[in-house]
Amino acid sequence: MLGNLARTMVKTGVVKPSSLVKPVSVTRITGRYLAHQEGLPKLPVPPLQQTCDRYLAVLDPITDPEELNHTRKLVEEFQKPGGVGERLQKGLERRAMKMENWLSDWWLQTAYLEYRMPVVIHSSPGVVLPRLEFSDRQGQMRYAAKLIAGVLDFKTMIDNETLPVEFLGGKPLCMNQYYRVLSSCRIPGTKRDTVVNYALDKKPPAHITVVHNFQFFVLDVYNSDGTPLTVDQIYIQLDKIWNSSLQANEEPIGILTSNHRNSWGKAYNNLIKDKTNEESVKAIQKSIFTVCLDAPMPHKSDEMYWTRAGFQMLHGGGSRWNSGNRWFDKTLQFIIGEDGTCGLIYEHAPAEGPPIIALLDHVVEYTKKSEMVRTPMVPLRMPQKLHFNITPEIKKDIEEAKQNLYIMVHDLDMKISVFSHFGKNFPKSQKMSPDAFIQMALQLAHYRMYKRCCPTYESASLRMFRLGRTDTIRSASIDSARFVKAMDDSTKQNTEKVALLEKAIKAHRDYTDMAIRGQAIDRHLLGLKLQATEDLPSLPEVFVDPSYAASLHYKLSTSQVPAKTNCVMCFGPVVPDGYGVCYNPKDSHINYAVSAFNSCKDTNAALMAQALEDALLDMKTLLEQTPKAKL
Ligand code: COA
Ligand code: HC5
Repeated sequence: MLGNLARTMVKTGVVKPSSLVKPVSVTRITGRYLAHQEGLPKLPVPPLQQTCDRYLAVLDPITDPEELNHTRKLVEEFQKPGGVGERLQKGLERRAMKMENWLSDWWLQTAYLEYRMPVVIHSSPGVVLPRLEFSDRQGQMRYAAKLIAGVLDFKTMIDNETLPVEFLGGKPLCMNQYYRVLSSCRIPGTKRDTVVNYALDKKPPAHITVVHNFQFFVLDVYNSDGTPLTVDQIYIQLDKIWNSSLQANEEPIGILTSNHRNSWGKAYNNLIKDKTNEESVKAIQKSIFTVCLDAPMPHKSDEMYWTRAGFQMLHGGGSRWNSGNRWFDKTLQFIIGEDGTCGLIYEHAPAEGPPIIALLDHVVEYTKKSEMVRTPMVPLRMPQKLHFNITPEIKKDIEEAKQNLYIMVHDLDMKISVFSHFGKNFPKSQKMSPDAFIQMALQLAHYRMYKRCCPTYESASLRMFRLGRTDTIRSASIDSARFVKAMDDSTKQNTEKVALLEKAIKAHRDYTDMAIRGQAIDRHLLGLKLQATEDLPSLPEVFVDPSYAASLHYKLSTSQVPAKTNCVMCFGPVVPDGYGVCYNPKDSHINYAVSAFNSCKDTNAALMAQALEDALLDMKTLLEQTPKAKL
């Protein structure tokens, strides 16, 4: 249908290391960036009837026939000429004319800032890097120093607007998210949160925050002439921080940020009543990013490294371990353990995974190259420790947050696997989209475990459009259902199974192409619903229909984030009885994380991870054992 465009790809431009000695410039969003942004198309509002038809098709494999019949009637009523659907559609179209992007602000509010669950596990993704080769304090600080210099090197490209534009399916992408990840932070509220970004200030921040033993420090990372500190200089500053925070004997104030957002919002208002506290919090919020120098975690076998490190990235292990070494509201936190564990966690509101991963890819390359060169030493100021006055009330809030976190930490079930039998190369050799192949394996794994299909979410990038974020690829389709049902059916011939697999893969790839072109159904339906809350006294029946709610109960919440670096990304499930699955397909292996909740007796991350491995292998065997039908 889309010819060559079906071979869609994310091309992350080659990120050249820029000079270390470039002066820090005020991040002015000027010519080059603006010209690029203005050249991008606006997010379209899909045709109403197209969305209604596709909605019914999406419901087919996940809804029982009686309910589907009822929904069909509601949808007919909704979209009839002169009906409520048309009215809302016109409202949306007007909004789209007026705004740069009709969806992005609504999405930021509903998906993030009005979502009240803790950001920990429920929203913030983690990224794990392969274990580093150190296991002591010197190694930890040397790596941290290189990493910080690497991020500053990337920042120079943002500041100078020399970041290469990325492409998807041959089309240039919106680069706005790159300007949102540094010098930004989420701020809790009692009903909804906000995000602040200081990157565009007249005098943008020139410091990062470093946390060690639950104590926060401001580290200025630019010299007075505007040049970034060298790796050597940063190392010396980190050493000073380490030496002045030898024991974790202070209140783990950062734990507050792991709490339910309303509770944290309330505690926050109380915390910043005190001037010192307010200034300390502000320093964290304004900092370019945060570096967490973690204590070693209990040692498990090397085989368990990925999974254990995944927990450390997602939640830090609870108040006994490293969770107090975080400010979870901070957009970007790099985590470097004394035992060689390394990765990051990021607060999701300002940006999607790919820009974070592009930054990480750059940093990892940088750390491989950069050596500690002795630079003439100008004595640098002692990094400033951030102080907090802990009143009994704040202490109580910390205790409450600790307890809630304890429950969350124990509830997270996760398994990170490296599937080493094949990677993208195999599906490509079969002329199949690797992403669709993995998604169909997930459908098969789920079907084998539960004997039914479930609503499945896969993130699709909308960054072809100005200020675009994501839409949903519905991986459970009529065609995927036919394939998974046939796969283990001994009455079916292999040739038929292959044909069904091919059809399911093609359907997935077609849905992906439709989604990245702004023609998927989920954000459109959300838009129509939000338009209704603005324009109508009550919601149209299609939106209070149980099928609608059921279709959004994503038992499989998945995402592909390709990285050049051999890393694994992870996030929590979005429903109490579901799975979160994130995968990074490499040429000859696939890294993936499966998460679930222990409190749900029906889910098991290790079993799902195993089922996925089996499904991938069985699909390969099927294709290899079945002679291709001659056309
Ligand atoms: N035959 C041979 N090769 C094929 C093929 C086929 N039929 N179909 C695809 N390929 C190739 C592609 O050319 C591409 O090649 P590359 O490795 O050289 O780049 C590769 O296989 C991967 O393509 P595919 O597996 O189809 O996936 P994709 O890269 O197009 O990605 C999405 C699909 C949905 C992940 C992508 O469109 C997207 O939206 N990414 C962003 C997701 C996101 O934002 N996630 C994070 C949210 S926070
Ligand atoms: C570092 C990788 C992070 C991936 C995070 C991700 O995929 O987030 C999804 C964002 C979106 O809008 O689709 C949400 N999800 C985790 C629930 C899939």
